[in-house]
Amino acid sequence: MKTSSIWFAIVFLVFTSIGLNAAEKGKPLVVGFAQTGAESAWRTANTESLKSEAEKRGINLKFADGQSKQERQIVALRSFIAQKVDAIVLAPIVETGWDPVLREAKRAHIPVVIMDRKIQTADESLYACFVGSDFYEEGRMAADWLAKHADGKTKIVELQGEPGSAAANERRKAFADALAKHPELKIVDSQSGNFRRSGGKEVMEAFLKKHGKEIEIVYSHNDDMALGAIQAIEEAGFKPGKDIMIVSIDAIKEAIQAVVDGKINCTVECNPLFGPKIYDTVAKVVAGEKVEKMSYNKDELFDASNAAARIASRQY
Ligand code: GYE
Repeated sequence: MKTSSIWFAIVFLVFTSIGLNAAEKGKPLVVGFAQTGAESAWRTANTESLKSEAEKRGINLKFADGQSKQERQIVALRSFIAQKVDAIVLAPIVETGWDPVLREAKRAHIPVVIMDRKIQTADESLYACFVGSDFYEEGRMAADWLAKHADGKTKIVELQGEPGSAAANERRKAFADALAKHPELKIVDSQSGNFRRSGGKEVMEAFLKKHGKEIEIVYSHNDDMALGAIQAIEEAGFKPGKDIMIVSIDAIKEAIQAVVDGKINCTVECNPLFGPKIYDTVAKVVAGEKVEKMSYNKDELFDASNAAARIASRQY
């Protein structure tokens, strides 16, 4: 081939590929997914949903486990940018501190979909959109349920999730805001168990040592910590669900079983199975289509009135 034809071929190829996204080029979409870690059963189900749905759709998923550290997630994002992925999905451990790395992604023209937990940013254009649950609404639902069913019990201890995370911040604020309308209900102590079962158990042991019989209600920001707290309560000789009421969030299958067994009184759903919704959104964003900036999943509530009927169909 003459040199001029080779040059023509090169120029033609370069020009035809500009402006085309991966799907149009017929190549699989490459998505970098920065997960928080593996702190809870919710998280495991969420990771599994994103991995299996990527496989179904032939998406090349680059998965990074943040091991509960923001620094690790930032390193993962930088590596996705260096690899020129088509899009990034970020489940941010904490709310703040993302702007510099998001600016790098923006400069590289890589769209970022924030998943599960929200971020606080000075510049909303740094991410394409958010997909997840409404944590404030979950906290409100938990408090409203409690206000109706507390049956004379009033003293609450709170097990908080990961400090600085949107899930802990909003569930805490919503619960406190709702309790303001019910002055008889009082939070006597509040501490983080980091969304972990072991954390819930340790904090509950400390609460029981400090407050003993005074504790009448546990409000836990997730089911794993509630299940850990149940162990501590039983080891201290009390009956979870009776001597001490338990209100929690996530509605993992094990917690719904605990509702059936009478050990958890109520768990508000936070559905982690949104792989399909995430990739629908990613595909639109990569194609340059307009998406909703904030998109919330619909969550429901489980207590003694519906847990038994629903447990068999529970997927996580
Ligand atoms: O409730 C908890 C997990 O961000 C909604 O993180 C998520 C929370 C979920 O570890 O179990």
